[in-house]
Amino acid sequence: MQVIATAGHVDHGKSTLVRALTGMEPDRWAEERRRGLTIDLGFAWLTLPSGDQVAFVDVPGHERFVPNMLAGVGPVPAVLLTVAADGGWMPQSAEHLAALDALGIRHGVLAVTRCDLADPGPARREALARISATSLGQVEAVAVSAVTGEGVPELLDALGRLAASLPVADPAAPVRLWVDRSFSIKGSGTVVTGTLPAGTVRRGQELLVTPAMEVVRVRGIESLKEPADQVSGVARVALNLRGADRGTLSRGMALVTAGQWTLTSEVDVRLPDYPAGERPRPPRALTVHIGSARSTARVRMLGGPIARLALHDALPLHIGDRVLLRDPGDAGGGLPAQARPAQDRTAQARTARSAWPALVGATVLDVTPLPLSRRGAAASAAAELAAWPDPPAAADLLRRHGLLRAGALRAMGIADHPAPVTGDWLADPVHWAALRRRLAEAVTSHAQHQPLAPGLPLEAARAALGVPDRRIVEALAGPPLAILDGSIRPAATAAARALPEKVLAAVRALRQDLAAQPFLAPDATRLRDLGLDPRALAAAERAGLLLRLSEQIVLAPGADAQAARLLAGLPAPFSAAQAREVLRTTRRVAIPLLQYLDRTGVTERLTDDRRRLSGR
Ligand SMILES: Nc1nc2c(ncn2[C@@H]2O[C@H](COP(=O)(O)OP(=O)(O)O)[C@@H](O)[C@H]2O)c(=O)[nH]1
Ligand SMILES: [Mg+2]
Repeated sequence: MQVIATAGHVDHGKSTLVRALTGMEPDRWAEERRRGLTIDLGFAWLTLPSGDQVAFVDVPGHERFVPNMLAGVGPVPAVLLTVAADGGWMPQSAEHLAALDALGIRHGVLAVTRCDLADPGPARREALARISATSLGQVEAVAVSAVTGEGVPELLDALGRLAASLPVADPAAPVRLWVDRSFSIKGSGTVVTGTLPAGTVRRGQELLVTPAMEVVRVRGIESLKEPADQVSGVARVALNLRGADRGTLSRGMALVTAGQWTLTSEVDVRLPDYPAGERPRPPRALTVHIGSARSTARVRMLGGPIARLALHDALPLHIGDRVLLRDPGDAGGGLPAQARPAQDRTAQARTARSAWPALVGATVLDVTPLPLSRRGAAASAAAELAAWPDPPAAADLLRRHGLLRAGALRAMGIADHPAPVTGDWLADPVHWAALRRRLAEAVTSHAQHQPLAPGLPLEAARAALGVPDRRIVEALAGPPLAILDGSIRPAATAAARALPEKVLAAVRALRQDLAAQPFLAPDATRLRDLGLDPRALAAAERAGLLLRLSEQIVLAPGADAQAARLLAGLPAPFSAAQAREVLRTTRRVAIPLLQYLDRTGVTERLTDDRRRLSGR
């Protein structure tokens, strides 16, 4: 199924055309039929020769009902624009087109209606010229008369081509059904209807109703008056709901899948770009439209094309959503400047630089923006957001937020993300490195101030870093840090605490021996007497208590640096014998020590078996 909204000036034949195409009456209210005026949204549908079903959302053209028009067009991917052959381009033609452009709608057909009353040529030419300058670009145009039936078959063909050209909606996408009608049926309770743009609704499924996020269960589904077990977007759907209180559901609320949307009343958005210095100042308050919802919003320009919107009503949003900003106090009744009467235009020209457009589209960049408390925070946020790609990726959000849960990112509408650092936590690599550094500093400073404490307690570390989850601290406390008994300390200290007391005592005795003669490694007998087998030596090495040159030859840590200092005093190159002498040790130790120094890049072995310090 495809859903197509009508658009165009009042009395340009939208409802009549829908009636002619579908044989159904889109004006639902007695008052609408009596006055011959569409006030609210109407719904009708037909099956194309191709077998495709097309549902129409017929909107009112009158300027007083623009909010209703926007509620109908909001969730719909394609439009049937009308302009009357005898009426020509009119203010609401322009206003509706500006709305479609602001919403970023890219697919449509132009019907030049009432072609039995006038030559459709001029109206068609002007309409196509204006449409081509918007997100709709090039569209097909068909001249029709609902009275003579002329052009109706051609229009059906054009609608078939339009339906076939529309992108296929993802049936696995998260559900966000904007409610456009709600009523109760005796005996079966509450029913809501809406245009499902993507995703699948199933009978028995639970959904949340925004903004209260109350759980409702889908008791029954109808699409175009036919019952269904499940319906995938794009579709018109009517859902019979269990759990919804009578009368609590209304237009502008949305039914959403749990965990897949961020309910937010603060968003950062990108507005259309202007040359530097020519950006008009927004009014203090604007009306934000998305789907069938609208909310007033305070606007704060952060810099360049970036603004922060504080919404009066929380909305379920994704990054990348298009929202429409409408100036409710606009003197032209919401008209774009070029569509206003002449005397109005003169007034406009005087204030051209400060004239904010009546309708403007914005792209949501962040649905959980950070507070702007620091001096200069707004400008730097604007600079960062202005440089984001469209649509932004997980890496962009992580750079801004540092740490995010994968679930939170999904609720922002971003499914792809890098591997978590722990649990479902994702981190920006630069932020992660900084946290590691800060944790190491906190552990060191804690050890200096409280030398007798067993280490920095995890919770204290969490608070010091200002991170939201202790598991993040645990993931940060890798080498050279380690966690022992709920406290963080340098890994060496932690490993030392883990050594058996017997081994610790033996190592202490050994270090005593080495204090006087740092390069006379204890021999096998001494090691055996102290009970230090290769396993114990390895553990002591891991704890940073010993420097191990080979399996059985150990010195105190730092002996290598001390040796390098002594060797630097020898004329270069020097022999192993000279080294042994200056280090006051035996060949048994000197050779593995020199080899260790070779390995670690301190010394360099020449072809004649002599050495010199590297870099000399
Ligand atoms: N002669 C003629 N009149 C039409 C045609 N289409 C609509 N009308 C008339 O134009 C008026 C406005 O039509 P309507 O469908 O209500 O316009 P809407 O406000 O755009 O929905 C009605 O009186 C219709 O009967 C047409 O093709 N030919
Ligand atoms: Mg109408």
